Amino acid sequence: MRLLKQVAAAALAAGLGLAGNVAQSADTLQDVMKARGLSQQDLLAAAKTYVPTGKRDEFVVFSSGGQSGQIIVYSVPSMRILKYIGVFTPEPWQGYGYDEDSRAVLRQGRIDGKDITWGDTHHPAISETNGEYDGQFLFINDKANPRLAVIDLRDFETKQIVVNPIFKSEHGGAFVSTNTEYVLEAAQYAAPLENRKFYPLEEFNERYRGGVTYWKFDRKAGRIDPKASFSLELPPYSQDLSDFGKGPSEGWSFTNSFCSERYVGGIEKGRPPYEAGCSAKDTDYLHVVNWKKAAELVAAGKARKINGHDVLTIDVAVKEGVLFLIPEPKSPHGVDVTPDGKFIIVAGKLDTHVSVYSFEKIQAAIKAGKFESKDPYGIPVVAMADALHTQVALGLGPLHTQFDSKACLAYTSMYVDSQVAKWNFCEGKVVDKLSVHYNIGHLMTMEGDSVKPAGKYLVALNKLAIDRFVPVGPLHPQNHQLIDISGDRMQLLYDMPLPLGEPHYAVAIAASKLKPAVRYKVGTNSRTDAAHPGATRAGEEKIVRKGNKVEVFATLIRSHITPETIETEIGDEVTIHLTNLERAQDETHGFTVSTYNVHASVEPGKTVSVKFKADKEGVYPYYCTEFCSALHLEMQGYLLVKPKGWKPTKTALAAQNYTETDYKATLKKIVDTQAVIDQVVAYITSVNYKDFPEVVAMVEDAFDQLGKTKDAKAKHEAAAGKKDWEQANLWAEQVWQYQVKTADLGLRAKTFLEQNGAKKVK
Ligand code: CUK
Ligand code: CUA
Repeated sequence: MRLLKQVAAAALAAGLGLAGNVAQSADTLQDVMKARGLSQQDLLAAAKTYVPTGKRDEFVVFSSGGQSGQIIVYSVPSMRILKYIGVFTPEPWQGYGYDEDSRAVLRQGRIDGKDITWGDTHHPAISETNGEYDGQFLFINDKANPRLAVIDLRDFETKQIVVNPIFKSEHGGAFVSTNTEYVLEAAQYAAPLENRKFYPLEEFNERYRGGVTYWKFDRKAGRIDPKASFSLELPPYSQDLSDFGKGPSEGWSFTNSFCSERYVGGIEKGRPPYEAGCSAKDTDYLHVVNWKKAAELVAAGKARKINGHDVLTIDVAVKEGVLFLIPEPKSPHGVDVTPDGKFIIVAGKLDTHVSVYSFEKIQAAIKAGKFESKDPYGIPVVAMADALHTQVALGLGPLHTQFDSKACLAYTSMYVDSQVAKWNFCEGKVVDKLSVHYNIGHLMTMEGDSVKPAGKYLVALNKLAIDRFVPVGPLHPQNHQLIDISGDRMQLLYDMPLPLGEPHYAVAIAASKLKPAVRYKVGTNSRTDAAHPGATRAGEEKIVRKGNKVEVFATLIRSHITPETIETEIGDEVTIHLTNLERAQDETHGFTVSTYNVHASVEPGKTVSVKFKADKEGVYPYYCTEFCSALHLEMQGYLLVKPKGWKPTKTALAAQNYTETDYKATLKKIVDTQAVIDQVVAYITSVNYKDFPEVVAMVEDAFDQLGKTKDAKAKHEAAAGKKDWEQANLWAEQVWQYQVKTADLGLRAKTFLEQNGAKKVK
């Protein structure tokens, strides 16, 4: 009865317009400012970032989760976190790594036959069309284990993991070409390219190699095609960040390096450490690659197979004129191509300058065959002076550069200075500086990697937070700081702690460009996008046994799991296919079986399987793990694991002894609830609800639920005819359950209509 009262009360409140805010705060803005010690500047920052309830943010950010191996999605300017996307690391709440279909994705990331259940995500990249973010796919790399992942932005799920076939470590990825033909991944620490091949460190110069991999992306399939991908062998120079050319530099890519000294440390042998030997020279090398031509050479059969993968060797690359080097100042980190594609900006961690290279000058030197030397591997070196447009002194520890919507304006992070420098790369002068907290790594402007940066905001991804937040032990949260870049001077707006791994890079796209799906086509395997072989329609649920293999075809809909009992014998191999039959928005069900370490998140329309060996005799409840309706707790069942050869002694369940009076009371409840439903329906149909697609979907779903009462009604009436009050009452209760769900949806629709200005019709 309590629930009915709640439903009725809610209907009444909604009808009287009491659902909104009634109480008005007596505070004035001045009172709040005084009480909380806020300045005018604070209020301005608050007003620029506050997004009132019901309103949405303008940009969506995809941030690497660093050592937590996933992606964090948040929105700007409110900095509200929207989602985590499990990528290289299991993510239990998504069932990622706990259901068979997502485990199949994680298994693609196995190396040498072993599961690797963590990753170090660094650089996300959004797919591009003509150099602009198109919002279809997202890529991210794993620095710890050389891998790359593909995420589909229709459902924000990881679809593919590819393992780099020749690198033993990587860092400079993921970056996409202007039409996402290729996704680039550059090596980091040099090693022999052959897998499982040992060469001593004494043979570093001869046997160890770096490289760049160009992963071919098949947009139609939404997957990387490893067979059509290739790599370019590079000297053991510790390749680092990279970027693709665009506009005039289309067809080229740029990869910088550190430790071109090829120093090999060995503290234990009395040698100075890597840090000393790797920063001894004044310059390292920027690798300049004509990837379009490299791809043609590979297609023409000029590559060598290493570990079954096409590799264009240094010799061939030099001979065919696709690989060049340019000295760049000491231990550089970021390399970023300007939106117009004319310049390549390199920041040297140990140099106070950023160096702006001119693509036009580089090309002129290459065309004229004007090289200052060759490196030890015979690669022609363009003189720095012949390639530089300008150098600008910014400050200490410049790392990464991003671009404004206004021409020639760039922002560079300065790690040591803990500052962002705004500067003009055409004229070579500093415009503004802003302190950030603290030790900034990457920074990111809205759509800042595209040919059309959107300006407006910049996010500083700071390594240390120190005093910004309430301390939570020796390890502080990471600090993402939002900065307003719309004016001449930068303005710091907001500090957002991220309580996960160290986020390296992030990318932001206009929210309007994302077109995520509301539901899957019923029976879809979300990890393959194909129809799931375990898909099950309503009424076709079954348990199939073949030998010791038990296959369960189950469905989920508010608020029951069908079947509700799964009987097995000890030692059975159990696979449960789960299909969510819901059509309603956001109506996800979860599924777990106690102590069997499986979990699935089943969004509307999805089919997913869990699998385990019933290796322990006993009784194991299974249930829905998402609070999906008022009767969510009742969305349950039992897995029975019986001993071998067990025979039942008792065959009937305990009776409840319901009487005719109980049955009549339930019927009365049904009539009362129907009155509530009728009221709500009367309201909805009195307004222009058809103009609201969200409401139309809710109404359809409500009638779907109501439609199910017919069958249950026939059953309770038939049972009543036979004076089986037990069955009559229980089936009547089921009718009421469907009504409650109908009323719940109806009320949600009604509230939505009231809050979104529905108008009376006629
Ligand atoms: S890296 Cu971390 S701050 Cu992986 Cu791009 Cu520079
Ligand atoms: Cu379905 Cu809770």
